Amino acid sequence: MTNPMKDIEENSNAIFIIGSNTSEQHPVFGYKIRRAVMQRGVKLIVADPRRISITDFATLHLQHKPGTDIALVNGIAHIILENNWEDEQFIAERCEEFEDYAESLNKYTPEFVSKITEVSITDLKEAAEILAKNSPMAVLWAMGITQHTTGVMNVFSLANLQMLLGNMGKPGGGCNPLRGQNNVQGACDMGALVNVFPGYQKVVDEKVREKFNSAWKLGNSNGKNGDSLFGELPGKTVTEMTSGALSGDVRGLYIIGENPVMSDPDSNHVRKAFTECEFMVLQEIFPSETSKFADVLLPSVTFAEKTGSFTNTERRIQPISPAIKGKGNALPDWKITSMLANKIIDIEGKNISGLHSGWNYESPNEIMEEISSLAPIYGGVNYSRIRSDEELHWPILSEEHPGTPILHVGEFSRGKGKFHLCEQIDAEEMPTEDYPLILTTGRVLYHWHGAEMTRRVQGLVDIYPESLVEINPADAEKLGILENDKIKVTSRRGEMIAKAFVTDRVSAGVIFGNFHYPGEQNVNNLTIAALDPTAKIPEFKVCAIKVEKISLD
Ligand SMILES: Nc1nc2c(c(=O)[nH]1)N[C@H]1C(S)=C(S)[C@@H](COP(=O)(O)OP(=O)(O)OC[C@H]3O[C@@H](n4cnc5c(=O)[nH]c(N)nc54)[C@H](O)[C@@H]3O)O[C@H]1N2
Ligand SMILES: Nc1nc2c(c(=O)[nH]1)N[C@H]1C(S)=C(S)[C@@H](COP(=O)(O)OP(=O)(O)OC[C@H]3O[C@@H](n4cnc5c(=O)[nH]c(N)nc54)[C@H](O)[C@@H]3O)O[C@H]1N2
Ligand SMILES: [Mo]
Repeated sequence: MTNPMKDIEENSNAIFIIGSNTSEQHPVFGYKIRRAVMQRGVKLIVADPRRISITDFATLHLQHKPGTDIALVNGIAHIILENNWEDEQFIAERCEEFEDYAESLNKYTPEFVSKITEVSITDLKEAAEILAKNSPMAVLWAMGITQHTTGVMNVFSLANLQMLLGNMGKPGGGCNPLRGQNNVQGACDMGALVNVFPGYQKVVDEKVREKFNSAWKLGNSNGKNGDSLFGELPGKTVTEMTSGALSGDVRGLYIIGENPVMSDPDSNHVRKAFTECEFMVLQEIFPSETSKFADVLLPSVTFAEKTGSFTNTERRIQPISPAIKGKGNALPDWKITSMLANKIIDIEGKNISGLHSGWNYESPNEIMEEISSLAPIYGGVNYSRIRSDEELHWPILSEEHPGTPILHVGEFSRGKGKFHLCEQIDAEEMPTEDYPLILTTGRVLYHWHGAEMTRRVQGLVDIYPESLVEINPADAEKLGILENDKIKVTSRRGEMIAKAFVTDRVSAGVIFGNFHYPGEQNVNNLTIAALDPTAKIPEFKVCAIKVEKISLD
């Protein structure tokens, strides 16, 4: 997020939520937003193909078709320009390539956009007026925007909108992707991505590699001659590794805290790939669905049993301390990984990795010292600051630097803010006669992804004991389906059998399923492993399916 949650709660005059089920998936922030609406009269617009609970607090709900976000956002921008509601001064002083962008919007007339999105022209006009006239306006999004083959372009279209309205680098504005897990932001910051080292320093940059080579005592491994310890740069993303295991490009997998048999798209393909894979090590807190494919299981302690820090969605670094003691042989993840690395360095006395020294960290404190010495955005971070009352949002450049709650103040990180041209294109798989409905997928409040944790909590299982598939009453009637009937949902890749939840939360033609229950109840039997070309995120939010009632006789 460019802006902290508290800032948005206190300073925004309008909030645009697009593709985020905020009150179920980010309940704390969802609560802050509801409070801003109720107490300060903030105007809320929600764009979501489903009537989710936060829409009850919205001035306007735009219920567009899944996969039509670029058309929707461009259409709103078109109306803003037509009425001269744009922030001319901001565009002139801080942005570039505006003219091409403005021209690219010509065709996104309300009529054209209404046809693609199924949102009425009146609603489009009202949305544009509310977003433009209630400045500062904050945009919030989550997986409804990113999990598409056009995920990156979807995000660019929203960045364009915020530059058009001059909402960047100021309180109450910004582009605010709500990160999913407690520490997914921290994991990215630490370089758990293919293309960057800690602090987003690019792996293809030779100077950066030299810096890490020397800090990690890797010797001469500049990555050019095929003999690099870093291997081919950049490496494979998570989503490419699964296909790699099937094709033989990837022979071994070391999986830490992921359950891809439940959470990757196209489960049949995943299971096949993992059966083919020669060797798999899984580091987990529970024997998960994926553990059935693992050769070795390494037991980790849970969040409640460890010391360290999490960096949350607003780039804020916060400490964690053990509340309870770990059981049995389980160890913190960093310790297991260090021990494994040391074993690799010293297999039968032979240093097969070429590393010069072992991974001999004593504590998370010592690891943070290394991070702050190598990653400038964490330059001023240390445990005494993390444990103090300071609110630490990175970049924190030195021990004297107070941190950066709001990004891009005065100037963008790249200098001028660049308008990108974004065109509406179809999802990889669109409905056909054989597969006439659109499937979109996600989560419910009561479970967490593959639900290895939440399915072990009796109270949650009592409330949400099995997978439910949302289907609109009109579709249900056509197919002779009643509430709680067992239905079979089929895509070109597999099938799912679960109970029907007949509801106008989804519009006609759209089905919503989740991936919280294993086997035949998992929606990932159906999803498509088509990826965004840049981010390599799968298109979890659109594929084509058919639905049948399962007869009892
Ligand atoms: N209880 C609970 N909370 C969680 C999680 C959990 O599993 N359980 N997971 C965490 C994680 S890692 C993440 S990433 C977040 C995810 O948080 P969210 O992204 O908010 O959750 P999702 O259910 O994936 O989908 C978000 C919304 O996108 C909408 N949507 C579907 N298709 C489209 C589309 O084409 N366009 C638009 N604009 N919207 C669309 C859906 O209707 C849904 O309301 O939640 C986090 N919080
Ligand atoms: N159809 C569909 N599929 C999706 C999505 C969607 O919207 N639709 N969303 C995608 C998204 S955004 C995400 S983030 C992924 C999530 O996918 P996963 O990351 O695979 O899901 P989790 O269930 O969170 O799996 C984490 C595993 O880590 C274990 N674990 C928990 N704490 C620890 C720990 O401290 N150490 C270790 N070693 N293990 C631990 C848990 O037991 C669990 O089995 O799912 C993706 N899959
Ligand atoms: Mo996520």
